Amino acid sequence: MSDKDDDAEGDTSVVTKTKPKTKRPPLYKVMLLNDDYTPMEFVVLVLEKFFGLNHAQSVEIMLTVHKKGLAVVGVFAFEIAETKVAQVMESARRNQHPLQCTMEKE
Ligand code: TYC
Repeated sequence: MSDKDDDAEGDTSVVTKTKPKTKRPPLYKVMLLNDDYTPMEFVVLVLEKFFGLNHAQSVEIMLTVHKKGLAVVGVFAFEIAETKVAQVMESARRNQHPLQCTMEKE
């Protein structure tokens, strides 16, 4: 019998798999918080204006926040989420409403 590698005797092999590295960017939930003072109509307008929701969707989310204390308005990449939060907070500040909007990694 030959000592060449034409059979499996004593052979070892290492199989390495390289993961295709197509990492998706992390997503962030943008949430609206309830308070006792911000008018419901203002919250609905904010949802329509900055999140592109229709009137019915906006009323539904506003009522969820009103009843449960908070709701996720949408899920976005970091910079988009940051911009939405800043737009809501600036609009609330300009109109002197205590409305709070935050983001959190999903
Ligand atoms: N709770 C407010 C009210 O009764 C309405 C409201 C809803 C405020 C959603 C903030 O994110 C909010 N006028």
